[in-house]
Amino acid sequence: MTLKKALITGVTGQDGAYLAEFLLKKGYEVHGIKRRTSLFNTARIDHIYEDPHQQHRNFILHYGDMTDSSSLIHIVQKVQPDEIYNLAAQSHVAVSFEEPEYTANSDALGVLRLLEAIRILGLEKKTKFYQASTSELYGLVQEIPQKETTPFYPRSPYAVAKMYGYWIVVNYREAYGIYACNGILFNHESPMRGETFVTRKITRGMARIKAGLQDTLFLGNMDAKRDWGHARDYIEMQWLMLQQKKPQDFVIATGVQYSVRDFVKRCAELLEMDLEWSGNGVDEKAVDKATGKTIVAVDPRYFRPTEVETLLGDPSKAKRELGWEPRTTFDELVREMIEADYSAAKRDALVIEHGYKPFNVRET
Ligand code: NDP
Ligand code: GDR
Repeated sequence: MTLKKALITGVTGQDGAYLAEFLLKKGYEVHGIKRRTSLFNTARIDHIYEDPHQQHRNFILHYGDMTDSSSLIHIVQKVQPDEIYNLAAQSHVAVSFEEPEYTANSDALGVLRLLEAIRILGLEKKTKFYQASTSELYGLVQEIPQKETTPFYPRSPYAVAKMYGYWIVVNYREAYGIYACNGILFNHESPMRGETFVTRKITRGMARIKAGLQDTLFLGNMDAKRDWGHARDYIEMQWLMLQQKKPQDFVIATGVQYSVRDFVKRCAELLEMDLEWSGNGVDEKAVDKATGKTIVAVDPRYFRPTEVETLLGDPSKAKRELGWEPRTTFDELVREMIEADYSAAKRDALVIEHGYKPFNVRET
């Protein structure tokens, strides 16, 4: 029996790692694209890595880059995938202000390159395509909550690039009949979230403070509100979207919203840290009542030139048409992330206590 083949771009990222594991469990032959880096970048998928010397493998990695058409065409030609999940992106909103051109190249033109690979290779009728679209498209929100029909108003080079990605998917679906969908995913997190996104920065920072490895956590806009779900729940939806009769775009969200400050407060509670909050804007801070030390402070360097203040998704279409519902609550998500980071921080503290240097010591 031939296995279904999936190709995941961005397989080394948070979603890519969860999706690869999920598809392997479903019996797929999974191919992933990783880019060349000077250090190993496979930490999130090392547990499912298969030795390239063994004869039969269901998880196969290929070198490639979203900015390099030739690599993408060669890989798609070799793999002949039934499904492509395009998760690769320069995904950090703040960084997109520093690297706007690269962000457009990988996040906008990268989508076009993959869709063109499908066309050049004549795979329009065979290969289904999932695009990692984003709630950042709503930016300066025009409607609360946001759903599939809410107008877009992107507020960063990242969001503008993703807007091109969104529309080129719609256009190639209509023009060439490719089964291509946009998942408009709201923020989703996990213990595998990159350390510089706000949730992970908070759970890691607070855990390290609790373990005595760091003094203060510096953050930007604490009033920002997000609809945070768990990545594990959201990747299932990415797969479901490609299993339907006809391709459609879906909002994936929890329908519940919290501020960055709420997230910090919940972490402090879980770590049994009693904080006193004062000030607002750049003066806002939280002090540990027991020690008088400043635990959280604002550093304006983390403010963005244009901010997305509030996002709240309406996932009713996904619930109605795909029977999908998020399983993990906000509280469960924060708890899982804090537990993972506190356990890592305690391990690092132990390593230091015994005179060694832990691997990942940088503050974010
Ligand atoms: P991550 O930042 O964790 O992962 C991004 C992945 O893309 C990594 O594997 C990265 O490789 C890879 N990548 C970046 N640039 C290139 C490139 N030029 N060529 C090839 N690969 C590249 O993101 P997430 O897993 O959180 O998100 C997955 C996708 O979903 C992204 O497109 C993101 O924009 C989008 N999204 C994410 C949301 C979220 O809340 N997580 C919400 C909505 C959309 P490396 O490991 O080497 O850095
Ligand atoms: P976001 O996620 O921009 O929504 O994009 P991020 O976690 O970076 O920011 C969320 C909100 O928190 C505020 N914030 C800070 N953010 C960071 N990174 N660091 C800080 O110190 C800090 N302090 C406050 C931000 O200003 C913002 O308002 C994520 C990415 O995964 C995108 O790829 C994805 O498309 C969207 O989610 C949906």
